[in-house]
Amino acid sequence: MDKLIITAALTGAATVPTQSKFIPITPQEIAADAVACAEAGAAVVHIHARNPENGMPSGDMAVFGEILQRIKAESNVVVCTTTGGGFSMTPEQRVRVVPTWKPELATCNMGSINFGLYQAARHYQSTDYRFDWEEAYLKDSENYIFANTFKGIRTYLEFMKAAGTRPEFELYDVGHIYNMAHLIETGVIATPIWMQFVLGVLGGIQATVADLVTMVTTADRVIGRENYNWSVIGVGYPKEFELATTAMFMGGHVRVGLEDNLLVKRRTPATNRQLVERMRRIAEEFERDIATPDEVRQFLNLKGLANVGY
Ligand code: KMH
Ligand code: ZN
Repeated sequence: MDKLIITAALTGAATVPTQSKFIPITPQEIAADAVACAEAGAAVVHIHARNPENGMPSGDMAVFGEILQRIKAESNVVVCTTTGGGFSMTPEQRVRVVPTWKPELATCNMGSINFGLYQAARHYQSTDYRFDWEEAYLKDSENYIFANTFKGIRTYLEFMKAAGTRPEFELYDVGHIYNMAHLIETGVIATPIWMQFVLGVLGGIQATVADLVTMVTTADRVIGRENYNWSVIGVGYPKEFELATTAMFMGGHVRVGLEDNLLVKRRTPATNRQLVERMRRIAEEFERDIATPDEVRQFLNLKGLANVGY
C-alpha cells in the first residue's frame, strides 16, 4: 500500500474528561468526530464508548451500538472498535462488542502491561476534576495490570473469527512481538497481520525514533517483513507527530487522535479533526497520497460495511 492510512483514535480510555474539553463523550459527539475526521482524511476511526453522563469508559453495548449506527448513517469510514475497553472492565466485557455488533475491524492487545496513567494526576488538585471518578481512575493505574494473557488473546480471536471481524494487533513493547511470533507459530494467528505499535505508554516501550526502529527491526527479524503491515501511535505531544512522520519513511502508517495525544501545537489543545488535518498536511508536504476507506478494506481484506451487525 503506497498510500498512507490515517487512523483517528477518537476518545480512548486512557484520559479523563478534565484533561481536554475536546474529548468526545456522548455517542453524538463521538460520531460527529468520526465524520469530521473521515472528511479530513482518516480512512479508519478507532472507537471506545464512554458513559454519556459522566465520560467514564463504558462497555455498554447500547452506547456502542448508537455510536456505530450514527457513524454508519453518515460515513463510509472503516470503524475499528476497541477490545481494550477501560480499566474497570473484565475481559468478557471488553470483547462483547465483537459478537454483539460484528464490526469490520477490532483491536487485539498483544500482552499485559502496568498501564500507568498516574503521572497525569500530578497536574491536578482534587477540586479540579469535572467528575468524581476521574482522580481515582488516573491514580489507581499505578497498580493496574492491563491483562492480555495468551488464553485471553486466543479467546478474543475466536470471537473475531466467528463475527468475521479482522484483528488489529496492538503492541506496547518488544516482548509483544515475541508473543505475536509464538501465536503465529502455534497457529493461533494467521498472517498477514495488521499491527499498531503503541509507543509511549508508561509500562511499555517509549516513544522515541530509536524505540520505533527497535520495534520495526525486531518485527522484521522475528515475524518477517512479508508477514505484516504496521502503523504507529506515539503517545503524547509532540511524539505523536514525530513518530508518525518517521513511520511514513519506514513503510508504516499512522494513528493520531485524542485517545493518545491532546495537543495539535505546543500548549494548544486539539480537536480530533485538527489532528487529522495536521497529519494530512505533513503527508502532503512529502507528496504522499492518503488511503480511502475502501482502499483500506481491500488492503486489509475487510468484510465491508454491508456485513457488519449494526
Ligand atoms: N484502554 C487502554 C488500556 C485498545 O483500544 O484496544 C488500551 C486501549 C487499547 O485502548
Ligand atoms: Zn483504544
